Amino acid sequence: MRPSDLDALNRQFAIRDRLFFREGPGGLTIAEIRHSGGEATIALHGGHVLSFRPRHHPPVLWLSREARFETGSAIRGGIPVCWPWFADHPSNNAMPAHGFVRATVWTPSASETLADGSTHLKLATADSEETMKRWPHRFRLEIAVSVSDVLRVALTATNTDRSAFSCTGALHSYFNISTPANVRIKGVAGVAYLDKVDRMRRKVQDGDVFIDKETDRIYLDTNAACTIEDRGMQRRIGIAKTGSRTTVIWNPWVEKSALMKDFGDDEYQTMVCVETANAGPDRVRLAPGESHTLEAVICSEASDPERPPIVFLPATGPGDKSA
Ligand code: TA6
Repeated sequence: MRPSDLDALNRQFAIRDRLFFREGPGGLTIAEIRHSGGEATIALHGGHVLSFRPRHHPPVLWLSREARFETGSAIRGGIPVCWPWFADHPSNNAMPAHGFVRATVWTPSASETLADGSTHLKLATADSEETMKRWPHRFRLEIAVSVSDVLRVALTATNTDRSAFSCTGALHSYFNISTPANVRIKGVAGVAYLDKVDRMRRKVQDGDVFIDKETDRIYLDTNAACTIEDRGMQRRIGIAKTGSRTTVIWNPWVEKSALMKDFGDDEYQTMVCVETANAGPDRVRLAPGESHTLEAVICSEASDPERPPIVFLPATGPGDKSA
């Protein structure tokens, strides 16, 4: 982005001491968001939350040291926006996995300090001649990011076409962990899931999730919050959600890590994805003019054995229409 464009962006959306835009890696435009309780960065590219760090806590989101910051490809880490389909295209494997909106540049649409004191930025994208070739529907997508000691990310999809469409999608969140052996993921005990590592066999989760091999599971029909308990970092990461019927848990482990160019061979040891989604049979159908909001609410707290675990009471999202 030219300096004059960056100046114009800051004149329109910057908030003194709280929000400003700068040039980031690969020349991408980045929004720096500050709050006394924490800070975050967002790339206009893909409407992509790159980092979130509550004050006095280690970074919550993971970003690969091999991540590529270039138009046309997705950034490995943070919170990629997967839409209008999750994982492979349902009928055309020439299409990019996880849809196309994470590889296009989004535009800031609003910024403000909210009543609760959090710093808030909205970015938007919509259909174009290019997208119509990939997906023949008119749409508007908006991502609303609010930063305090908690990170709220709300993705609102609106059908601006004259006929209904259905879609799947996800906030494909990557989280920092000390090492898999120190981690357990709570929140999906007893939930049915499709196991992508075992020919999509349908299974039921027995207790907490432990990561000790390649793990790629689509938990179905669940609106439950999850917690990543990390003994190594002595902390819990809470991931609550609204407007989402699916939770995906992924770690590529050794072989898959080695196959990804934008993923260090050993980096499977420092991350896990707990994704806020609507995927598989959990599709979202929108009539003309209808909207749906998918929201993730992410926080981190010291896991003091004396303190009760995180209890989430997620507020309903703006115009939330649960799937
Ligand atoms: O959410 C898990 C998953 O669908 C995995 O199967 C793996 O493909 C991962 O997403 C990453 O996909 P990407 O296209 O970002 O490399």
